[in-house]
Amino acid sequence: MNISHIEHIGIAVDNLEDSIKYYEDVLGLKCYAVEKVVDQKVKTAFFLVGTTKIELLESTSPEGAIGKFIAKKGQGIHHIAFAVDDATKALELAETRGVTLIDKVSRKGAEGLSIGFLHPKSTQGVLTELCSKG
Ligand code: CMX
Repeated sequence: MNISHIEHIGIAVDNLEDSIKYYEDVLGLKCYAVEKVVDQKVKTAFFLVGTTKIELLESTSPEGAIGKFIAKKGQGIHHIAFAVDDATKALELAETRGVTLIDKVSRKGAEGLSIGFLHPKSTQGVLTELCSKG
């Protein structure tokens, strides 16, 4: 599916403001964007590390994926996202290779990327996102 790099690592956090402080003041990274993704019920903050981003995710609803994850496991690494040429085609390919899809076709995610998720039960326990530009 032509993965070029790790696009981002998604990290579930209790409080975006507190976490941004840690990444900026302790690790010396710079938060370059904060964005609400309404349909995912999250507020996000982004940091660039080389060509890979760190995406901090604060839940805006206990019913959302991050709200449920934090309630069950607490804050921590939530997903890994790979950059591909075409997220919808990559999803289709993953399905033909036996993977259970969360998203049958790609949809709009943070930063205007086309994104789709593979179910962690069929990806060796790691929630996996495929994303492409446009
Ligand atoms: N990583 C690994 N496993 C996970 C997981 C994660 N992030 N989240 C849930 N699971 C596991 C659970 O532990 C559970 O396993 P067990 O049955 O062994 O207990 C199983 O998956 C089902 O979990 P659940 O809590 O019963 O189901 P949910 O209703 O929480 O759904 C999932 C889980 C992955 C299908 C859902 O979170 C989802 O659709 N995620 C995709 C969308 C998303 O994550 N959006 C937030 C980020 C948005 C963004 O990046 O902008």
